[in-house]
Amino acid sequence: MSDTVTKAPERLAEPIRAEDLPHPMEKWLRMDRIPHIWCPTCGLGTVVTALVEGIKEAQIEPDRLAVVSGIGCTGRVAGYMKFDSFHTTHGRALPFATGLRLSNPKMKVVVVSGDGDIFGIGGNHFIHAARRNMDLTVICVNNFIYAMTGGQVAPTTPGPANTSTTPFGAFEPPFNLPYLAESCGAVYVARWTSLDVRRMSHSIAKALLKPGFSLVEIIAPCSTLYARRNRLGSGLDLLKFYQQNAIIQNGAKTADVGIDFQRPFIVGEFVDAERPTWEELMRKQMKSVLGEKFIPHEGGECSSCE
Ligand SMILES: Cc1ncc(C[n+]2csc(CCOP(=O)(O)OP(=O)(O)O)c2C)c(N)n1
Ligand code: SF4
Ligand SMILES: [Mg+2]
Repeated sequence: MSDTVTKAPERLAEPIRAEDLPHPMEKWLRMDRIPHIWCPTCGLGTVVTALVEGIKEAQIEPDRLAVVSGIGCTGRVAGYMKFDSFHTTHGRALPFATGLRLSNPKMKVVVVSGDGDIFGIGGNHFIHAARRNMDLTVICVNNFIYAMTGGQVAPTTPGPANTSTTPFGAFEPPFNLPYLAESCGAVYVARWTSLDVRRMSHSIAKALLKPGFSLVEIIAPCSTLYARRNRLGSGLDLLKFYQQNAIIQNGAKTADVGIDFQRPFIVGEFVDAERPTWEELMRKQMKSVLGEKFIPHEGGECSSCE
C-alpha cells in the first residue's frame, strides 16, 4: 500500500466576495451611478457591453468620444458611461450630437437612443442627419415600444402587438429602420439582436471608424412592457426567440428587412457605402468660394494630446 498521503486543499482564509472584486467595465462606467435602473433581462445591458467592446476594438481613446442619448430607458445609457456623455431632451439627441461634432471635428460622437425617441419625435432630425451624411454613429435600441412611459405604441411596433395605446392591437405600418436609413443616405447600416454581442461590437467598431452617418439597430427585449403585455414570457424567452428566428443575411436589400410580429426576421450588415460627408462638402464649397481666405475649423485638442 502506498504511503502517499493526499493533502486536503488549503482553505482560503477569507472567502472572496463578488462585491469586493473590481467590475471588469469599471474603466468605462460611472460606477457611482450603479446599480442601474434597468429591469432584469432587459436587452440594454448587453448593448452597453457591446458599445464598450466596439470602442475598444476601434481603438478610440475615451477622451475622443462623446455619448449622447435622448430619453426613455435607452436614454439612460449616456448617463452610465464614463465619457463626455449627455442625456438630452426627447428626440433631440441628433441635433445635439451634430452641434457637438461640428464644434470639435476631432471627437467621435455616438448617439444611443430608443426607437420611440429617434424615430418618433426625433424622426425629422434622423432623416436630415442621414441626408447630410453627418459624421455620427447612431445605435438605436429597438424594443418595439415606448418602454419607460408605460408601453405606448411606437413607430416601430409591428401589428397586431398589444401596447397601452393599442389595447386591441397595433395596426399602423411600422418603419423598417435600415430601409429608412439607407433611403435617406446613411453609409453604414447594420442590425443585430442584443444576443449577438460580438457581432454588435464589430458593427459598432466599423460604424465608429466609418466617415459619415451610420446606424446600428439593435433588436432588444423589453421584458417588463412589450413581453408582458403580449404574453411573450420573460426577456430570456425573447432572447430564445431571437436565437431561433434571427436569420443572418449580410448584404440583404434593406427593403426586404421589415419586421413582422413574432415572425422570423433578418439581421446582418446591410449597407457599407461611400459618400462625401457634410464636413467634406462644406469645406469644398467654402474653399471654392473663399479660396485661401477659408480657414477650416480643425477642432480642439484633448487633454492627453498636450
Ligand atoms: C417632450 C417629451 N414628451 C414626452 C416625454 C415622455 N417620454 C419619456 S421616455 C418616452 C418614450 C421613449 O421610448 P423609446 O425612445 O423607445 O425608449 P425606451 O424607453 O423604449 O428605451 C417618452 C414618450 C418626454 N420625456 N419628453
Ligand atoms: S421597461 Fe423594458 S426597456 Fe425599460 S428597463 Fe425595463 S425591460 Fe428594459
Ligand atoms: Mg423603445
